[in-house]
Amino acid sequence: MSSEESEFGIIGMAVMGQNLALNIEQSGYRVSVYNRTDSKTKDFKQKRASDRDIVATYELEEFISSLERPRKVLILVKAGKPVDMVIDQLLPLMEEGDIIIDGGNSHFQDTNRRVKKVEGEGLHYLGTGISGGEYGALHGPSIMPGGHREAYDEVSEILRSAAAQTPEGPTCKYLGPRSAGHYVKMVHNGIEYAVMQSIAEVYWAMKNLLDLSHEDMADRFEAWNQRLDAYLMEITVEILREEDEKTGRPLLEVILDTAKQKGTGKWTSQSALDLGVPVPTITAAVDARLLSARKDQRGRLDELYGELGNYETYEGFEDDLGKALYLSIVTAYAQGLDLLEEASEEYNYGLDIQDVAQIWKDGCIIRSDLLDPISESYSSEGLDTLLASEEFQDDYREAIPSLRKVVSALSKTDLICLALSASLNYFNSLTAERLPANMIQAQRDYFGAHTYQRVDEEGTFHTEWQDIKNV
Ligand code: NBP
Repeated sequence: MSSEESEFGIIGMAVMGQNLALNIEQSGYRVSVYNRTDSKTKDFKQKRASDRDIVATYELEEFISSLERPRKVLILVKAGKPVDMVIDQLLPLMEEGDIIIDGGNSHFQDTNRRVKKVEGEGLHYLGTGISGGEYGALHGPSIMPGGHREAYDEVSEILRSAAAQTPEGPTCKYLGPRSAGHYVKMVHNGIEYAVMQSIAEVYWAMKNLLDLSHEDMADRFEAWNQRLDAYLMEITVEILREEDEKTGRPLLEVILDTAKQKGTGKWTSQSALDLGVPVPTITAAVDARLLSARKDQRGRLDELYGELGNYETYEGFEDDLGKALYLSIVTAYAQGLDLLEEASEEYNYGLDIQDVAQIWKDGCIIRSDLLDPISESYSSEGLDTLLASEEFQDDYREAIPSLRKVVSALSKTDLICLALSASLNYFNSLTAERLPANMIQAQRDYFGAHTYQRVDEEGTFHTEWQDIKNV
């Protein structure tokens, strides 16, 4: 290679691209950068990258010819059409053996399509989930690569040196072929949705049912986080302690109660439904955001129905809230990992859940000390759900009564507990040897002759229900 050539290229100089460029350069690599809008590249080079070994380029041809071969190009543009547009522009300029890495939040099916297209041109494509937001991108994100194995080997040193570093190694490992990396990132985000919603519901219960200041609530979350050491709990503590400069009130009090979404939580639920995997806590979190967006309607209906229920708690409620939250969070991971196992089977990803746990251990939004016992659980042969693991059985036994009491107390009020009750019902369903699905079978057979199975005899059966009733 010429000493002038860069070892890595990044397209997209928004927050993620800029921070990853700085991070990768910091790890000792020369990086070329390009952005559709020139001014962003210029600004970046003049300010944040002024004393860095980062080459700013303003034409794609210039960008491509600045890279050593095989060229390694990381795309970090808005997910969706822009990724296709960039690929279309790159293909005529790149050569056999070159590697395109999509580091955005692409839908896994888009990644499958792009793998085919790019590999068809003799190039390699790595669908790579990156988590950790702008801070992670700069200081060490969690990186979830999937695609061509040899292509990954070409870039692994660079990606692993940019990832967060843990005592067990970097938070970047090859996950599997095609869209394996983007699938794992999607499920990461689904779990993220469920954990966030569980925290939000517990905050709301504390705020409305206990006479606690924001500082007191922050202290409670901080204490509960001793056990979890979770990023989302840490930021919750900081959010609760933040004061609004304008009003002097807690900042949270002046933030509008409607949550937006980019779609990765919804994709997780959609894919779970397609694969027949129940992920009710994740789906409840998506529903909660959809309901929150109906601000006007909520206001009108609030006037119509006013305050419902009584706002009484009981002794030990606060302690139960902490345990209920813990269990709902564990259950969110249980559902996400169950989905990953099923998807791995269906799509032949060959996922190793212990590798996934290592990648999520640091640098990402769902990082938590929980990933250690989760990894330990999946070292057991044949584990099919975290609920069955030795590491979590005692937790479930200890905290399920608390989750029941919390959901029951909240159900007597008009406060929401979508995620908490979904976690409870998931547990109740999965641990019930008998469910009322016998009624569903009978109904299906009644109106559609779909047949049913019996508890006392093998085979399928049908009853002429209408004759029985002489209708
Ligand atoms: P954005 O998702 O905000 O996208 C902005 C970038 O996309 C700009 O560089 C923009 O160029 C470029 N772009 C667009 Br828009 N349309 C383009 C097109 N047709 N051709 C070429 N470039 C185009 O950036 P981000 O927040 O840095 O995120 C990048 C990716 O990483 C996304 O997939 C995102 O979902 C994912 N991600 C983001 C975060 C986060 O915390 N932000 C975390 C994890 C993953 P321009 O300057 O010319 O408009």
